[in-house]
Amino acid sequence: MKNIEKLSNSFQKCILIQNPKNRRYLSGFSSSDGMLLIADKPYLILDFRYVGAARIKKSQGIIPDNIEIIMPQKSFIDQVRDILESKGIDTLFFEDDYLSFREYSRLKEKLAPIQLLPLGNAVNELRKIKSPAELEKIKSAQKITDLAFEHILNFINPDSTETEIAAELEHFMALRGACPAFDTICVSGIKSSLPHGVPENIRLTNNSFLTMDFGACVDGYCSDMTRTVVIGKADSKMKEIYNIVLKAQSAAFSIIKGGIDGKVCDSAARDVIYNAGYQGCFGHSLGHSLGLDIHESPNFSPSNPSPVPSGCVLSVEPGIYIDGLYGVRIEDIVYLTDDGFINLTKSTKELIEI
Ligand SMILES: [Mn+2]
Repeated sequence: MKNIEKLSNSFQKCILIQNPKNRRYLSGFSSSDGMLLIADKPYLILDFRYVGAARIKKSQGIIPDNIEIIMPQKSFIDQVRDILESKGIDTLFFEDDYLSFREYSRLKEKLAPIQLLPLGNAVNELRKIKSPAELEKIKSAQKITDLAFEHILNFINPDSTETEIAAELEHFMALRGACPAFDTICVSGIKSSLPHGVPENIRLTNNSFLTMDFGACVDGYCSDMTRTVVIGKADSKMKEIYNIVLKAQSAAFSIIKGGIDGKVCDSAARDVIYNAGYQGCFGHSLGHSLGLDIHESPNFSPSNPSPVPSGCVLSVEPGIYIDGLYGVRIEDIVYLTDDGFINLTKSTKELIEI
C-alpha cells in the first residue's frame, strides 16, 4: 500500500502536509517548498521550479497516480483555501510539530473561518515502521558508511587534522553519490570526551582516542555510525573503557527484538557502564530511530517506557566520556524483527591502533 493511502486509512480527515520529509514520504516527491493537501483527494501544490519535475515523477509512477499536481496562480495558501472552499471542507489538520507560530498564525488568518486542528503523530507513527524499500535505502547508505570507515583507516596518520579526516570521509561518500547525513564528528584526545564535539583544524593527539561519528544519506535515507580508534598506543585504562562500552552494546544486543520497551533496552547497556564504576559518564540515550531524518522516534532511552515495534531502525550507541581526559562511543544501527534484529553495520569493532 502507498504511504499516502496508509495515512488516509488511519487518519480519515483533511490534512495539510508542509514538512518536506513528510511530503516526500507521502508523495514520493522531494522539494524544498510546496504543500501536500489531502482533501477529497491528495493535491501536491508546487511552484514553477518543481512542477515539471513532479509531472515526470508522476509519469514514472514514483508519485502515486491519484495525486493531482497543481501550480497555484496565487500563493500556496490561497490554493489550499480555494480547494477547501470548493469542497465545502471546514476543518483542516496541520503539522503542529513543524509549523512555526508565525506560519501557523498566517495559515489561520488566511484560511478563516476554516478551523485548524493539530495533526499530532499520525505521520510519525507511519514513518516509524520501515518498508522493505526504505530498509534497502538505509542499507545502501550504511554500506557506503562502512566503506568510508575502511578507507579512512588507511588515510589517517599521526599528522592528520580533525578537519582533514572529516573532509576525507565526506569526500569519499560524495564520490559514491551520497551526501553527509549530518555534520561529521571527528574529535581527538580530550575532545573525544565531548559527545557532539566539532572537528577543528588541529592535529590528532598521540596515545589517545579518536572518535568518528558520521553517516551517508542515499536517496533521502540516512545511516549513522560511530567508531573510536586509538592514535598511537592504548594504555590499560583505555582498553578497559573501550571494552566496557563494547560490553554495554552487547548487553543491549542480547535482548533487542521487536516489542522491547525503549527504557529496558537502554538500561541493559547503561547498567553495564554504571556497574563498572562509570556513573555520570554516559549522559545520553542509548539510541534513536533514523530514516528520512537522522533523529526520529521511537528511542532507546530512559524516558521511553513504550514498546519499540518490529520494523523500526535504531542506533545502539553506548559511550563513556571522562571529562578532561577522553571518551569512547561505539554505534551500530539495527533493524528490529519479531525474534531479534539485523545489524546493518558491518565495520569492525576491534580496538584499532594507528
Ligand atoms: Mn546516532
